[in-house]
Amino acid sequence: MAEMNRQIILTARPVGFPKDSDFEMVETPIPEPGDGEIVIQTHYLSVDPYMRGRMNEGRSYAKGVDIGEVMVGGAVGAVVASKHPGFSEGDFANASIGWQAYGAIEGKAARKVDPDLAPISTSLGILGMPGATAYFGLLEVGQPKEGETVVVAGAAGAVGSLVGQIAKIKGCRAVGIAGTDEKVAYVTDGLGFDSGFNYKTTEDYGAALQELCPDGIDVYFDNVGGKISDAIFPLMNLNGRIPVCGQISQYNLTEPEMGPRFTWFFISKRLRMQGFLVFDFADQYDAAIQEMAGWLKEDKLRYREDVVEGLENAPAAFTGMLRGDNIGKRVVKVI
Ligand code: NAP
Ligand code: FER
Repeated sequence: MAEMNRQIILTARPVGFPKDSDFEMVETPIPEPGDGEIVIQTHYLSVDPYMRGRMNEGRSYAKGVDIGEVMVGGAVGAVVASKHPGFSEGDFANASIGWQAYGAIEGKAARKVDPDLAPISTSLGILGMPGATAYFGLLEVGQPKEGETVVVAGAAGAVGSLVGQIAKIKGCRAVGIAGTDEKVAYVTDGLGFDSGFNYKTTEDYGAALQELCPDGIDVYFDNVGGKISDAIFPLMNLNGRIPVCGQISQYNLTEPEMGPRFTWFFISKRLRMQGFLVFDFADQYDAAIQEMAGWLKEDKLRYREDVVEGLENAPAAFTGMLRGDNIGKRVVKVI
């Protein structure tokens, strides 16, 4: 029998944390490219926090995944068939083909990946969407100045690990918050953050932050929201900036969580809190990725990948990432 495609489809809308039974693996024929399309054989696929939102019903910046549809997401692999003049068989391409072994997509929606620049999996991490998120979120939205203090939670993850390192490149003090001692050691000893703490074993976040940020906080790169953000707002300096990148502490809640009402600090300290979507900067990705690739070559930036083997393990890889199992960018190796 001919080789088949394998796809992970969404079978139920998760309530709270997603479960294995919300997904199923199915076999379908390998697609053929239509005019202007390419077919990519997936080598690595990405699992990212935003996918939790795409499993819900209702409107967002993008349409949700319908029940019975292939889970969405970025992937990178080899072009195995092309009806687009920009791609030949054997090229590597990154595109949003979702959780499947082969995907057909318009060539204009794919990005060619240079395997000599860095391993192709980095196009899903440091040299891809999470890398651009850290770069633009910190530099454009956060506007860090030399000598300032930058705090980031989710510090050992795909975005946070880069935020602290870019802050260091710009001459800032970088403080990371993460969920295990190993992660805190990784960002301080391994990545050059100035300090950090484990929010799962620290009782008083405010006291820990006051000790680690003796000059207050100028930029809070908000990846997580919830109690960590609550502890940070009162410690922000005059004219502080808060790029709101993600709220992962809230993604699996079934009821909205109430927090203290801290808006007064935004008046007295003239704070600016601004949400952003990485896609807002899509026309500038190439320049950012080139600059990050340069920093990588000069060892000013380091990265770690957390590789889970097997397409069938994509749902568990995803939920494990939401729970904090990963250090660095979590990807699924398909072949
Ligand atoms: P990641 O940090 O590699 O992985 C997620 C991490 O979140 C986990 O490892 C876990 O680490 C942490 N976490 C989970 N629950 C938490 C909680 N209750 N409190 C604090 N930390 C928690 O993921 P990523 O891809 O880099 O994404 C990080 C954030 O950026 C997410 O909020 C995501 O939605 C956001 N994001 C936004 C954009 C945008 O365009 N705005 C783009 C990309 C990503 P611990 O062990 O430290 O808990
Ligand atoms: C993310 C979290 C949220 C993300 C995008 C969003 C690309 C956008 C959500 C919305 O518009 O509803 O990690 O990554």
